[in-house]
Amino acid sequence: MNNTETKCRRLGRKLMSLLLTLVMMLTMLSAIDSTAYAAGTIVYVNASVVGGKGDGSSWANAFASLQDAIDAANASGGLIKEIRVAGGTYKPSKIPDGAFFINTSLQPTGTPVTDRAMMFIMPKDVSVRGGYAPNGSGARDVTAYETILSGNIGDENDVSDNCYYVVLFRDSGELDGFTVTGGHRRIGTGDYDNEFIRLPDGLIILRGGAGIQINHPSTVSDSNVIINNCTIEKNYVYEGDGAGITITNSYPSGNFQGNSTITNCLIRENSHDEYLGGIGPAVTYRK
Ligand SMILES: [Ca+2]
Repeated sequence: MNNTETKCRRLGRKLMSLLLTLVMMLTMLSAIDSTAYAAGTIVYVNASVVGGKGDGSSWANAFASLQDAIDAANASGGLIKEIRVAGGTYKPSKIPDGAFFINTSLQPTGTPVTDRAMMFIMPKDVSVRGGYAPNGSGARDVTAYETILSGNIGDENDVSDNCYYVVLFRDSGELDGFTVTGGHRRIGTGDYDNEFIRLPDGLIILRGGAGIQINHPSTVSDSNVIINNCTIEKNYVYEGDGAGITITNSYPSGNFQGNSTITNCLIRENSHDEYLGGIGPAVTYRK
């Protein structure tokens, strides 16, 4: 092999290396660009949207899925501050990553959860607001454009196959202008058999709050959850606390360190069996 051939091969390798670097940079820039939002961005959701980009950037380009908007908010690093949702019905569609059923020994792991564990986990420091016209026209009206978060998956006429929980707050956030219904919290046989859901970071979701469970983090002293202009109805808990709303802390490890403000809400027709504690089927505040 002469010197000219060696130089050519070295040059070829350098060019290939440069090309690979360029491709990697372009890939990274593309990934960054896809999640780049301005601070304070509002994204839009409409279950009946037709056409558009489906990226939530406007009513015309609305997400069809509320979960997609929640995912975008979580990925935005706090830049998305508000999710506006048009009238319609939205059902949980995502199982919490890495969640397990566990029994009352509070074991660290257990049986992977099933579809009934799908729930809307509210994004941190984001205002989620319903009651908008599907095309964004006219004034917001939570009655005319009723926006329903429903746990009624599976058979529409059978509540026993519904989601266990509809909405979970685990940090600061706001829910405004929704009807929350159809949570049905009876897991397994319901008699202490794999009856809790544990998330990978250790949070254990309690028995109550099939409609809304506010589970304040134990390590943050200024966690604030705001619920305005909502109707919480027809949720059910077996052996537990308030079926409509349960407010608790980061069980089992934490101290109660959060504020919950519930204003102008109607909480009705929630029920539970085999009552163990709390103050009734509507709302439980557990310290
Ligand atoms: Ca059902």
